[in-house]
Amino acid sequence: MSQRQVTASTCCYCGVGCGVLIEHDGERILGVQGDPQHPANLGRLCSKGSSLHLTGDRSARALYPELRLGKSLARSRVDWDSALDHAAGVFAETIREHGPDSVAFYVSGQLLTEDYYAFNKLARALVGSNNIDSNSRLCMSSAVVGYKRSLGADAPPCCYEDLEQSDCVLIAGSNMAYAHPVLFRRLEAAKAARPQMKVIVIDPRRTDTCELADLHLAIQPGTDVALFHGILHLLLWEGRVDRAYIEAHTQGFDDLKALVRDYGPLAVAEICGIAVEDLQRCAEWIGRAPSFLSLWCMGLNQSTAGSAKNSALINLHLATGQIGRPGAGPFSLTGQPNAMGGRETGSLANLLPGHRDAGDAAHRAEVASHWGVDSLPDAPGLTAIELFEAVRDGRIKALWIACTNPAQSLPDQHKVREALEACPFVVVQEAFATSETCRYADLLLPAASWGEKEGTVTNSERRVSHVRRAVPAPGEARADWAIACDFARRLECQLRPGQPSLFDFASPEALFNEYRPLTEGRDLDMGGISYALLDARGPQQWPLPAGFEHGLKRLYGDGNFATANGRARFIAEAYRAPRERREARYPLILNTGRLRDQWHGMTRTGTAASAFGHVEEARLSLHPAELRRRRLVDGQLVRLSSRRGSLVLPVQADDGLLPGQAFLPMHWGERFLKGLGVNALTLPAFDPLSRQPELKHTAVEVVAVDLPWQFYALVEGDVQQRFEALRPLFDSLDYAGFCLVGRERPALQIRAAHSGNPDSNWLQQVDALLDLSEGMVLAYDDPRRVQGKRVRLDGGRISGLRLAGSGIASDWLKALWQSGEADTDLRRKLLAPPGAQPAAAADKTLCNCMNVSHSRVCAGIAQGLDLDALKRELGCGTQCGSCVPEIKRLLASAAGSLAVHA
Ligand SMILES: Nc1nc2c(c(=O)[nH]1)N[C@H]1C(S)=C(S)[C@@H](COP(=O)(O)OP(=O)(O)OC[C@H]3O[C@@H](n4cnc5c(=O)[nH]c(N)nc54)[C@H](O)[C@@H]3O)O[C@H]1N2
Ligand SMILES: Nc1nc2c(c(=O)[nH]1)N[C@H]1C(S)=C(S)[C@@H](COP(=O)(O)OP(=O)(O)OC[C@H]3O[C@@H](n4cnc5c(=O)[nH]c(N)nc54)[C@H](O)[C@@H]3O)O[C@H]1N2
Ligand code: SF4
Ligand SMILES: [Mo]
Repeated sequence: MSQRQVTASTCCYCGVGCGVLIEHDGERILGVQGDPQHPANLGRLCSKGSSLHLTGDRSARALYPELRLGKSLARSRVDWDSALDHAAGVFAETIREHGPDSVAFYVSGQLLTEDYYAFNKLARALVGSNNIDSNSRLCMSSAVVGYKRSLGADAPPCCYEDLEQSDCVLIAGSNMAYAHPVLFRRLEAAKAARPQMKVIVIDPRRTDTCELADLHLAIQPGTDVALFHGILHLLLWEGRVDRAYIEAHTQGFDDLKALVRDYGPLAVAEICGIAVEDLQRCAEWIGRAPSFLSLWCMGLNQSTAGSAKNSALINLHLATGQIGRPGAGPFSLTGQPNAMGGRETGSLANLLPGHRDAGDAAHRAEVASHWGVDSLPDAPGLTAIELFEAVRDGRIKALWIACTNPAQSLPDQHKVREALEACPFVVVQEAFATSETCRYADLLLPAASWGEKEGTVTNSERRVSHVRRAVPAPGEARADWAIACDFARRLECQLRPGQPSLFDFASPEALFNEYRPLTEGRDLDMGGISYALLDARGPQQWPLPAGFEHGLKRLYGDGNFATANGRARFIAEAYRAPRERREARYPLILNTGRLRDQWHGMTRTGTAASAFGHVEEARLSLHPAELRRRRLVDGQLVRLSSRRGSLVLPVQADDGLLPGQAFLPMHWGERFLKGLGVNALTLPAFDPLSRQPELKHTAVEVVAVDLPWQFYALVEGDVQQRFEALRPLFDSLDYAGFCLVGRERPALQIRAAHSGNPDSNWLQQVDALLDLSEGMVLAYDDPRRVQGKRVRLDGGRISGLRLAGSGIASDWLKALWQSGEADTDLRRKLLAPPGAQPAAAADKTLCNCMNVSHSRVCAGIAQGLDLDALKRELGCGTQCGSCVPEIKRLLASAAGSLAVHA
């Protein structure tokens, strides 16, 4: 056995950018700890980071290149040389025949900076097209526009310490408790130390983040611009703006003042659906605070008014002079681990490396000369939504997708699927063979993933970390930068024969070193950052010009902005309602967002049963009044429809939502839920400037469906393989949901329902794949075999089970499986009619680290335990702390019901 080693690296999930210590033996990853030396997390990790080593099942990985030579054929394994030669051939031929803009690259904020740089150079310098865009278009592009037009450069001016130092923190459209948990822990600690710190949350939903809020404004979705203008109106009225600051450091205030005159408190309270007093209190806290910080995320960005929302919020900081000081400033939280790196390397269609613009001739000339090419293309590139539209109508004939899963994450999936199907040549560079997009790959290229590759990433506070490799990639998977450069060299042979290579990079460090000068002298100057420095002195913030010791903690402290005249700009844009309104046919607004323990399309988190402990299946949340109005009960199956598509899934009551609203987590794609996933419903409308789509506001309707034939199965062992084998069989049913359950003995769980009985062959096939056809199996089947129960016993313990028919009861059997104990009476109980079977309440894991269930926490609360006592007695909330807001919520609601009874 090789020795246990530790490699310092970073977490591959969110933009907090926590440092992790990877424990491994040189071959396999064995454990993960928070890195106490990393300034982002100082040793902390959230529930996702701390369970990284449990994810990434090898049997779900892409291991070898696979090529398909005709759309109707299956892919077969090829070697890397043939794979990349073939790709270079197709790309070269397409470019020769149809021009450089007939090909495109769709990349990702989860690539490392070096990967990003390689792809960007490949598209612009070698292919000669600006058709390179990233999933950051769905994520950060409104923030990019917000910063650039208000402050002059795409640079978040704050740092994480500001969370600890602020007197008033406004959290808008961000569920930090789930999406940026380690920053939320820092904020919780700060508020515990200084309870006078005010926290305001602006979110149509009452999320776990609201547990920290002194004030929660549950605004009508999409009305943020009206709210921010309303706050400014009150600040002006109360004389709480900083006239000296406005005079000295800004421009455009008069126009904005004229605009917000129309945003009086009554009108704004009406538009936003909030109490005037709450609006006034919010403005007062902001206006009086010695320091005011705002944090925001997708609730602002993913909107047809995303740019306006960003600028309206930044206006508040400029008007109060609350920027460039400790505890103050507009701080956009970045989603993906390297959302920032993508912006820095210019990997959105409209950007160029070093915070330059593709539309600026001087910028193009600078980059072209650095790259040693004559010129860069001037035709604008296509942004994500437009890019897939161009694929669908045949303008783009070869598409390279890397590190993103558009067949799950882009809106209007029916159109996206048509595009992927129609495209003559689709390359998918992926770590997991299970992503929805892989199915459309004509060429599948296996990529190294977390723990297996090296490079750099930049987190939300502009801090660059060295990502280090701990173990080799499985199979023949290769690092993304290496794949991009290897392909580029082959394409060069065709497009620029005989010329010296532009892609002669032997390591990610070589890419970084070539990229760095493109940042020098610009707002993001990284002249002083090198791999050696990061290794010697740890992660560093930019700007850090050559010759300096440290980067800048905060920007614009001197009131000098990155605009031509040094003044920040007020942006005066009126409130516009979201694209789709409620109407008779679609009377509900569907909001989508994150779960605590899942990551996007779940290719990685979906391999760990523990990640499903908190939320097991796709459920649509509705306000209890909406359920009553439709005569629906918790758990009932419904059809959720929008103008573009529909899904069948269970509903659940959630009084954290407003009436008229629905919420569905963004994670559920085609794999875990029958249908095309949440984005079958969403619309492709986008913001006019940022081109970011409106993913949080879709008009929908919900109606009950009658699916009398029901199915439940649970099977231990080989879960990935079984899942892949079983999943296609369920496409013929009206509803099917899949997840992993169990911690010590992971199992695949399937729930399904159908309008009629499936044919008996179907059930036979399923039983065979569930290992329930022979051996130690208790079987009770009706003669046609579409009703019945089967249970497999292993050493007296249940190891697999399947129920089918009408009115099945599964919870008690699942509980029995979970207990791992034999039941001498099992045979009799199985035969009993459903009503007579023992009841068992469905439970969930609240604390993932310590495996503490919801029911145990509730029982503790009923005994009178407070948070500290619960932590002491049950251990919950003592490790990563991700469950603490929810425990607090349960404590508060128990206290509330006591008060009512008292
Ligand atoms: N657990 C987990 N964490 C993640 C991720 C993940 O997949 N899982 N993904 C990462 C990524 S890439 C991103 S971008 C971030 C996203 O992080 P967040 O943006 O914090 O997460 P979301 O849940 O998408 O949306 C945040 C909130 O916006 C609210 N919202 C909806 N409409 C409006 C509106 O009109 N106005 C306002 N003010 N609020 C609104 C929603 O109710 C929701 O609570 O999370 C990152 N972190
Ligand atoms: N309805 C709705 N839709 C949304 C959102 C929403 O809030 N609501 N949010 C949007 C946002 S903010 C985002 S960021 C997107 C995210 O959407 P996606 O980018 O589609 O999300 P992921 O599932 O993280 O996709 C990353 C893919 O890269 C693969 N991968 C992992 N590591 C590596 C690696 O090192 N190399 C390579 N080549 N591949 C790797 C993973 O297996 C995965 O399939 O979703 C967007 N879509
Ligand atoms: S907060 Fe959690 S998911 Fe985000 S980087 Fe840190 S450990 Fe990873
Ligand atoms: Mo994102």
